[in-house]
Amino acid sequence: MNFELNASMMCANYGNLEEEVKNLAEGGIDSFHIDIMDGRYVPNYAMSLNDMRYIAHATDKPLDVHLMVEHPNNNINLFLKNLRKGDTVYIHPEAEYHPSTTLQSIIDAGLIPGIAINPGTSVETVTEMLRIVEKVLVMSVNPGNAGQMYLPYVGKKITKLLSIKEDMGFEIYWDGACSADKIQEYAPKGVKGFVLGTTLLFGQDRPYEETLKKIHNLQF
Ligand code: S6P
Ligand code: MG
Repeated sequence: MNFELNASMMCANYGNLEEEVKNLAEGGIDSFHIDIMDGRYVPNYAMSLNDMRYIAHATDKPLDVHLMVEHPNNNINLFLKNLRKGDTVYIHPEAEYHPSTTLQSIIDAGLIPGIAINPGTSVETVTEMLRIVEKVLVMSVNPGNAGQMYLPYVGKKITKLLSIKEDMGFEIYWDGACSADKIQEYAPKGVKGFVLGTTLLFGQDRPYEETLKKIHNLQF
């Protein structure tokens, strides 16, 4: 089955970041998920611009940059100019006065535009943007921290997005508390990618390659 696995790098071991990137890339990860936080839009500071640049230099795999910051358009060029064709930038529409202007900046930079949808945000409030973006990152936890519990009411929203994705031309990605049973349930339904954090990939005392192989060998 064709789906992507993305490593949530805020969960990686920062004492050995280069080695982490190398092991994940060799283990078969498809992209590096970079959680950028400003301590205002979300109550945390995770990764920042320098972390993103460091990882971009350490690998030639794609990056997906998840901007959990207020008014990302104010400083978005700092991120865009350090990314490459094939990289994705997700914004949270509620964090911006004019989110479609910000999405246009991402498109103009030759990058893949995406929106992240919070558990409490309904599909209806972002419908017009679904026509612009190529990727929708569905948050199944509230943004800000790794290691949270899955919020089951998000399932209905994923079902709704699955029913309109072809027509509107976007792919769905899962972010938050992603476990093997979620991949088993949602990959066959058409969810294209899964962000892996502490639930499945990091801190498991198992080589990344083994975990990633195990996921790809799941029976569907
Ligand atoms: C949350 C962030 C996510 C987490 C990821 C961690 O604000 O956007 O990308 O890093 O959910 O995974 P887990 O399995 O620890 O929830
Ligand atoms: Mg994220």
